[in-house]
Amino acid sequence: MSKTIGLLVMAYGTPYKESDIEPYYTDIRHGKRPTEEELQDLKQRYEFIGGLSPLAGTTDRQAEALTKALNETYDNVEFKLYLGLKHISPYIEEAVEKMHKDGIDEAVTVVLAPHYSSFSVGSYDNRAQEEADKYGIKLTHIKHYYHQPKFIKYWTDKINETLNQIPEEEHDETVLIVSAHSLPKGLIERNNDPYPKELHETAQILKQDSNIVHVAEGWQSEGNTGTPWLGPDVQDLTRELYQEHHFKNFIYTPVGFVCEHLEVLYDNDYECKVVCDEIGAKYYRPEMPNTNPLFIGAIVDEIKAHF
Ligand code: FEC
Repeated sequence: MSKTIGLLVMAYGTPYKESDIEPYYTDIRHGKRPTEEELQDLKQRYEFIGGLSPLAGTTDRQAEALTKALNETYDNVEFKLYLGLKHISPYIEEAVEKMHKDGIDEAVTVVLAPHYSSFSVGSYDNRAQEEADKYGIKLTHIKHYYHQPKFIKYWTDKINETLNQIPEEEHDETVLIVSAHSLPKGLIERNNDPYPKELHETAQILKQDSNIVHVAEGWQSEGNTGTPWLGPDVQDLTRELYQEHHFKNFIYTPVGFVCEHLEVLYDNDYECKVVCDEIGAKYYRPEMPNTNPLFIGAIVDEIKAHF
């Protein structure tokens, strides 16, 4: 008989309807309500991408695809899916409580973000662990999977496919920008956090494994805290690279994210494209992993290495 194990898939969360935007934003800001101006700015960004983000639906499909793939991989274990979100219901704590009610005593946790920072993946894990400790549920945390061969293969295929759309004689005038969500610099440096190193390694492996010649690393979507965040910001980087090398084509791979959502559809597809238009360069942004079997397979392989 197979044992039932909880599979706690954790993700950022997004408003389900317009009236959710304010409480969601307040939650992101640790309970501090945004000013009317900040709220209107965020609402306008959501309007720009079609009203709401596709993130909720994609997170559900990714979680279901992962559960199915795991259940096809393991013979003696039945994974039961629980979805726990960071900033909107079902919150991480609600998911763990549900596991307890269902009689689950052991679970694997995974965050839909490929790189580890104690301020991103670590904070999801801590919330899950704290709640699980109340019920004595044993958790195995998957910390990252950016280095998994299938994850790298997904992105190298996409980079090569994009390069194929660019005339060969322009390949030397093409640059790849590999990015992740920025975080406050002081926090990262004080804690010797692995996050910047993991993005750097990802960029290096992509350069080595794909046909791209020029690669740059950048950070995006930084918040407004009045303190320095990890840089360079992808928009500034685009301008700098253009000034220095006159690149004609810019390929953006926001590898720190796993699907199309506000930070990709607005911060890359709108803000970075505006800069490309301004300097007369072409903007490319390959499709995000979503439920691609290579991406789902990369998480399965990481789980297999630990569980
Ligand atoms: O599509 C959507 O509706 C939601 C997309 C979304 C994702 C996402 C991922 C990450 N964030 C991370 C860190 C921060 C920090 C702050 C912050 C602020 C926001 C705001 C929105 C937002 N984030 Fe987010 N993030 C997404 C959306 N994020 C909206 C608020 C408005 C704004 O600043 O643009 C700053 C908090 C503060 O002000 O104190 C820090 C990190 C990730 C990637 C890892 C993960 O997915 O957890 C890190 C998706």
